[in-house]
Amino acid sequence: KQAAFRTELSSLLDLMGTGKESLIFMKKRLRRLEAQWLLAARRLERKVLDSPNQKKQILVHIGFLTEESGDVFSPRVLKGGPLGEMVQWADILAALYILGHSLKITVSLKELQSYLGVPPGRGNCPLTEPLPFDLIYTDYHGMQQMKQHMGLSFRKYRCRLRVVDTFGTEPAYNHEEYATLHGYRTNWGYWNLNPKQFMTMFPHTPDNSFMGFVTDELNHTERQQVAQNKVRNMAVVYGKEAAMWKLQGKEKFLSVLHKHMEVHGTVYYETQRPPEVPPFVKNHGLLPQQDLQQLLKKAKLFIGFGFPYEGPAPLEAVANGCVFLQPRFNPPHSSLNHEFFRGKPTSREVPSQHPYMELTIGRPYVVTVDYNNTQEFETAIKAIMRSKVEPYLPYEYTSEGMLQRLHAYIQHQEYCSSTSPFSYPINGSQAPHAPSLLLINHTHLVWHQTEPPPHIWPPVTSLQVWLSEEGESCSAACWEHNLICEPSFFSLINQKQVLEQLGAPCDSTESAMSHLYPAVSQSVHECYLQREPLLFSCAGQSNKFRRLCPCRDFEPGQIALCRNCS
Ligand code: U2F
Repeated sequence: KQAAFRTELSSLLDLMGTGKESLIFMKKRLRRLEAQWLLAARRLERKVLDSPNQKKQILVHIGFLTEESGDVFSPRVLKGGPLGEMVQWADILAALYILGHSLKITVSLKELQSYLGVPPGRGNCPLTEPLPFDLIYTDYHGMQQMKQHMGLSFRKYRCRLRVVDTFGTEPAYNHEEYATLHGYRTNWGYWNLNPKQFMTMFPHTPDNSFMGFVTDELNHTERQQVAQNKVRNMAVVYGKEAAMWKLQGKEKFLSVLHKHMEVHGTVYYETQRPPEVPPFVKNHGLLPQQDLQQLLKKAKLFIGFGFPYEGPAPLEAVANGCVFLQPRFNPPHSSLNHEFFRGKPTSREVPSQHPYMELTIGRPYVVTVDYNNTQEFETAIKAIMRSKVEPYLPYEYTSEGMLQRLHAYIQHQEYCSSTSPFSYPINGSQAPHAPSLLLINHTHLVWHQTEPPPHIWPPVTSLQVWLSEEGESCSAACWEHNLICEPSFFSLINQKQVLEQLGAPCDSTESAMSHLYPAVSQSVHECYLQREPLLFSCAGQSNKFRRLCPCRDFEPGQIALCRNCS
């Protein structure tokens, strides 16, 4: 059945429960952004008129908000606790609803059981009826609960899961046996899902799907108002919890900041100013989202102190015409050296407070400096005060962008069918028939158009194959060519012949399980193919190997989609 885009959001609010502060926050956000969502839906509708929009039965189970997983977030909504996840869930609900799918929403284990069809009082047993949902959006907590309550049915249906996972899960951590054998075991990973089933808040690793969220969009009049009302010397500090102001050495750079600018904060407090916040800071207390947007419209600078990592607020600041100033991390922070990332299923190195802001948006909107270098810091402040910067928002964080992306995922991502290339039984690690690729310039391969392309998504016509440098990941190698690594294509290129066409010296070839394969060890002339499709990884890197990398093009401003393929 075709899904029709919806023309209102209010019935969605009725589908959500009540009571919890987190739900109240999400509903407020949905009401505030309703007009923006509806406008975006009309625009996208025109663009995708001819493409199929199959109506899906969808369950949304927000595990971290259930009492059974402790629900530590809801009581902190009004106290400066994390809101990023709630922003994202509200937006996911809006997008799924607007796209016209049939939704059930739960934040309780009891409701989850009744929707799944687990009879009351029965624990870990297979479901007696077929699962009534095509797709289930949940998180790590929710997935754990489903595993506990669905018995063997969990394995059968896990291909229908979509796991919202803020910082992402890399393939090496996802594969249970491999993670256990090679020290990639964490509190979270080892679920043996297709890594694309994990959906992140920012496009961290292309091994996962980028879900994202949305940011307030300014209309023409609002942009003019912003241009008129900017206060050149007004700075807002990023950090709604007093603990975020504890950064070592902050006195020094705060006094430099204060020398040039009026400093504002939105730090939660109960009765007294938190001691961490210096007296010269004008603290507004934690603001409702809407009021924060107003403050950002006036401010020239939004400044990060290093925590929180990778939240929505800097994007909102830049969308409202601020410059975001943030600290560079040298060495980069990661799960190996930093408490916050420890135990998270990723080896990603974070070179600044917000790598997406630094690397995808960059100057003049985002300035990243060493805060220990007072001179560099002061120079940056002065330059920002002089700069003229317009509000800026990448398309992928607009409502239309999010709808477009999710629409494409829902219609095309398929992890249950046995014919999807991902589930090739790769004994000997070959796709069923050798794909035809064409060598271009002795550097990379593209798809040969004369053969009918295999039916996979994204379309294989967007594929380009490159060899990385030694020590380089496929994510980085593709990025260097202005492309993005596309793990769905690994199974097509996992062949000795492809390595050789690119000039890899394969005196011997071996097939094994490693998140670094396919690859070549240039010095010893050995080639390696991947034996376990779950371990295909854009993120993997090692000084020993040049990796064989499937890359693809992307829509400007929409990394998740290749050109002409949504
Ligand atoms: C991130 O979580 P946070 O909630 O700390 O992320 P922020 O960037 O601070 O912003 C979340 C929202 O809070 C709103 C603001 C953002 O949309 O509009 N807000 C507000 O309503 N009033 C205020 O006074 C200040 C902000 C991240 F999202 C999580 O995934 C991480 O777990 C966390 C830790 O790294 O950081």
